[in-house]
Amino acid sequence: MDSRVLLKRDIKEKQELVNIILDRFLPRKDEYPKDIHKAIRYSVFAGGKRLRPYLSMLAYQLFKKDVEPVIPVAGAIEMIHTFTLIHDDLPDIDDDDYRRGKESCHKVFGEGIALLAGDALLISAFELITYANLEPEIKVQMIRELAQGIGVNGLISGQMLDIESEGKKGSQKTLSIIHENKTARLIRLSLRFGALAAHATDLELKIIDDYGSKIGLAFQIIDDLLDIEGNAEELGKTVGKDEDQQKVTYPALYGIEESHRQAETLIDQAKQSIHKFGERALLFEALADYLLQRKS
Ligand code: GRG
Repeated sequence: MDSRVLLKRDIKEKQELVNIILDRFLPRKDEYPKDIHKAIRYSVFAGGKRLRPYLSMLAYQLFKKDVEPVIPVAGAIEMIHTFTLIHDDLPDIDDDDYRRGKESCHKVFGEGIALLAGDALLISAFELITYANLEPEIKVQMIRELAQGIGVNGLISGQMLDIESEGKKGSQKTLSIIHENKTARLIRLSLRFGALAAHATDLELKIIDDYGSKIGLAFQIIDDLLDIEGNAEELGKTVGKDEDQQKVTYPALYGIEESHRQAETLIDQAKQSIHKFGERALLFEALADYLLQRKS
């Protein structure tokens, strides 16, 4: 079967698995106090590609047949991702009214509740990892790497620089620190956790990390390009915001054509890297191509 068809089917199956665990784990929306649970569920189930949890499950299955043990980890990563989106949309950060094709969390529930919904998702994500049927040492390692990856030396620093650089010319160095930390880091960790859960060797982890860094950076370059060339309806969020807010982006620094070229190069490099796993890497290669062509 065509690898794109296989990929589409696999993504759909794994999206369902992550939705099931999130639905089981998150409090019902009529639980007390209702509005916080409503806000959390509103944002988590607003849609979303579930790319990061998919990567965790895909990386796990590079080594193991089943997928069950890594599902709580995958769910936790999606919770963290959704938290970053809720906080990112707040007026004092990126100020966005739409997300995942719906009004942003703070537009519906107010800023206070949106802040708390994000906080709750971030904190509970760590709890969910502890329930995974994996060795305690592996879970401790994941919790440590996750805290490092999204903390002041990771995601927060990327977002901090993103805010700080608004309206400034920005250097290539700043741009690469922003993209690496704001976006590529969580994508790389998602893959890495799948591999860690499956007891991958250091060499195998290195290949996975390399693939993750490359697709992670390409993902953000495409995101920058979609903000210019994309369709708001397909994307489910506002377009043209980067230029309005004078963000430091790939197209702003390198131009549209060169940004496309760099994304293509990164995707090629990611495919070459993962190809070291031979035929087992088929879906990873198809996924890399899909990320390059994505419209949402
Ligand atoms: C981690 C403590 C801590 C704070 C977070 C707000 C913030 C600080 C960071 C924002 C990071 C951010 C929103 C980066 C953009 C990454 C990105 C391209 C998001 C879109 O991801 P998709 O397209 O979204 O996978 P869906 O909706 O499909 O899940």
